[in-house]
Amino acid sequence: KAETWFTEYQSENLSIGLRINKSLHSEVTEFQTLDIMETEQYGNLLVLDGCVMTTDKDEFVYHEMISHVPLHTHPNPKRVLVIGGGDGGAIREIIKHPSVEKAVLAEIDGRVIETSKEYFPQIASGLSDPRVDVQVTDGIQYVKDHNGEFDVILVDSTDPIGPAVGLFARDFYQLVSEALTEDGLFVAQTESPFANRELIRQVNADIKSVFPQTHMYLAFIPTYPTGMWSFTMGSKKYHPVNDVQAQRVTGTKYYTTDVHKAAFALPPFVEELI
Ligand code: AG3
Repeated sequence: KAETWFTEYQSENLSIGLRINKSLHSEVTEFQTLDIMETEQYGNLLVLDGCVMTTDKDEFVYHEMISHVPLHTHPNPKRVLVIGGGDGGAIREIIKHPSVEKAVLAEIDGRVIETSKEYFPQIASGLSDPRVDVQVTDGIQYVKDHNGEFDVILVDSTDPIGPAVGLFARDFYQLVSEALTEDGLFVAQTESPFANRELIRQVNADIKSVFPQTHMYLAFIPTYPTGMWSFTMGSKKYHPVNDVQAQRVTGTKYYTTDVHKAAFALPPFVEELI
C-alpha cells in the first residue's frame, strides 16, 4: 500500500490522517489552496487551505444536516440561498424539496465549483438543475443586494480564517436577516464544540443579538476536527423542534424527523456555551 498520508493539523496538538492513493488535483486559486485526493478510506477528498471540506463517503451527514434541518423547520421554503458550498452538496439536498422554486449558490471561488463538477460528480449533481442559479460572487455582497428575498439561507463556509472570516461576524448576520423574508430562518456551520469553544460562544451571542430565536444542533462528521460538529440556526418565527415539519424527502442516510429533533438536545458541556 502507498505510504502517502494527508494530514490536517486541527490544532497544535491534534491532527487527522487519511491514507492517500493518489493526488488528483492541486492548485492555488485566487482565494485559497485547493487539493483533491483519492483516499483509501473515504473516497475522493476535497481540501481547502489544508482543511477537509468533504469526502465522498461522509459528505451525506453534513449536507443532509445543513439543509434538511432548516428546510423542515420552515413550513413552505420556496427561495433558498447557499453562501459558500461550491461543491454543490447542500444544493443537491435543497432541490429535493418540492416547495423549492429557486436555489441560489453564492460561492466566491469559481474553481471550487469547476473542480467539484469534475471530481465529485455525485455531490455537484444538483448544480445543473433548472431551479438552481449559480453565482460566482462574494456572499456578503450578494446578501447586501438581495433584501427580503429568501425563506432560508445556509452559510456553508470554510473555517473562520481566509476567505470566510467575514461570514462569522455580527454585521454579516444582520445582512442575512435583512435578506430573509419576515418569517425566514438561516443556518451556519459553526465548528466543533470541543475545538472551537470561544468561537461558538461568540457566534451564538452575535446571532442572538440579531434574531428572535437562536438554536444550536449537532451532527457526527468523522472527517472534521473531533468529529462532533455544530450548526447554529437564527430564526425569525419558526422553532426547529416545536414547528418541525413531516419529512418531505426520501432516501436520506442520516436525516430523519427523530434525528432532526434529537440533534437539538445538547450535552451540558455544549449547552453552557450558548
Ligand atoms: N464546510 C467546511 C466545514 C469546515 C471544516 N473544517 C475543518 N476541516 N477544519 C464544508 C463544505 C462542504 N460543502
